[in-house]
Amino acid sequence: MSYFTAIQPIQYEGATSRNPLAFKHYNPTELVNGRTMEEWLRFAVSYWHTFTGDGSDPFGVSTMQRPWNHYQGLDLAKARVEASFEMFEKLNVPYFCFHDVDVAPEGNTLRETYRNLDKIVQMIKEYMKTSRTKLLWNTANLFTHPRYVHGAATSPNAEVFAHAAAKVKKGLEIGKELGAANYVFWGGREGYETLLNTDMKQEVDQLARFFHLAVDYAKEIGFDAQFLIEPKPKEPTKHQYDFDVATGLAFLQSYGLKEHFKFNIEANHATLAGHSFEHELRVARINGMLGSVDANQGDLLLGWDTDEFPTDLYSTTLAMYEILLNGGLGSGGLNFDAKVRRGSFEPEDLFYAHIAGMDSFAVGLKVANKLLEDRVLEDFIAERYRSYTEGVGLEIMEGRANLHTLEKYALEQTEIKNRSGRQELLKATINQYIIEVKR
Ligand code: XLS
Ligand code: NI
Ligand code: NI
Repeated sequence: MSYFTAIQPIQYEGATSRNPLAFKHYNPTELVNGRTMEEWLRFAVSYWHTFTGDGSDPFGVSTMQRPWNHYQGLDLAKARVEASFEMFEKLNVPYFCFHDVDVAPEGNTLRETYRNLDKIVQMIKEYMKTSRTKLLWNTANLFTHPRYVHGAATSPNAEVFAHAAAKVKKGLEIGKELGAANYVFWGGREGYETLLNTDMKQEVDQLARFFHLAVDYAKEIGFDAQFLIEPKPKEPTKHQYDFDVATGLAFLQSYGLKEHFKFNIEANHATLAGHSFEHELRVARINGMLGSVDANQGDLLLGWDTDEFPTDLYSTTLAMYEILLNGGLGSGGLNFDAKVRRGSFEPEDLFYAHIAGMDSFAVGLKVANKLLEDRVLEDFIAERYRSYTEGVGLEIMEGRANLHTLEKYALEQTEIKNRSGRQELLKATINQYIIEVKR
């Protein structure tokens, strides 16, 4: 059974190709700084947007025309698995990601949900035996069902906590069964709506307890995937506890969890938090916490998580710059947590969208690598901070200065000279590199 009969396997045809169903820049086997593009980029398809999402939004019903739409229940789940592996192969992607409810329908009881999951997970496992596509990460959906109305791990209701814990236990078992490289926690409904009914200290303590239980259980069953927290500042709730990387880091440190986690950074979540994508990547990187990426982009004119496919080359360049400086993403990858627009409802749009995202990050990789090779920013930055490598600056950095010595120094100063930050020049230089690499 084929779901995408009109689509042939997508090939790399080079920058001058006009074939919409070909890669222009993503050439998986091409070497960039000692690794193949495939190894640097580690692309993943997200199951929820691509196979489960139907185009409905708070104002309108589904629009997506999908060749599996006529199925229901477990048959629908099975058809989606078949379609997904066909797509992974045609796109030649090394990874995919899913939430438990994306792959199998929730039953009326937890036992029934487990039974549905077991069937589908076995089917996925069979497909994985002959497919090259591996599981980048899985996660438990702890936000859709009405039981999570007040949160999951941070719910005031311990019965909800227990249910969420069971879903994570199952998720960890599934991750182990399918050889997931990472396991993600996104706190969809965590965070409060009003302090008037909230015990904040209690909620944050609960959340930490929840993570410790997951860490312990993964250890118990020998599941050695990297644990990832995915920060987000709002939507659906206010997400106070995992607002951004800095907030998440402070939480992990306070509760002795830092060594067990890294961050899964989503571009659109960064911009919702009032940060740039590269800011979040940088904060994670300099703290040794850059784990994986949800590669998408937001619409800056809309204040929500629009999860568009990434096409902004400036952004993919600065993202890949951070990833290269991080020495790659380790066990992480670039997961397209991205959906085709509601108006892009035909099945082939799924291919156009992934090709656009993959090519955009391939360009970003090539440009960032060239920028690093030529030390375009490095030399400028080193020079900008040179005053800390000698004299009073070196004394400050080595801890030999105190307020007395600094005051003495300042009193003897005659004139302080600052130098230009050269922002416009640097931006123009980056543009020049993007234009050159695209050719
Ligand atoms: C929602 C999140 C979600 C996570 C996985 O905004 O991005 O999709 O990636 O639960
Ligand atoms: Ni995400
Ligand atoms: Ni998101």
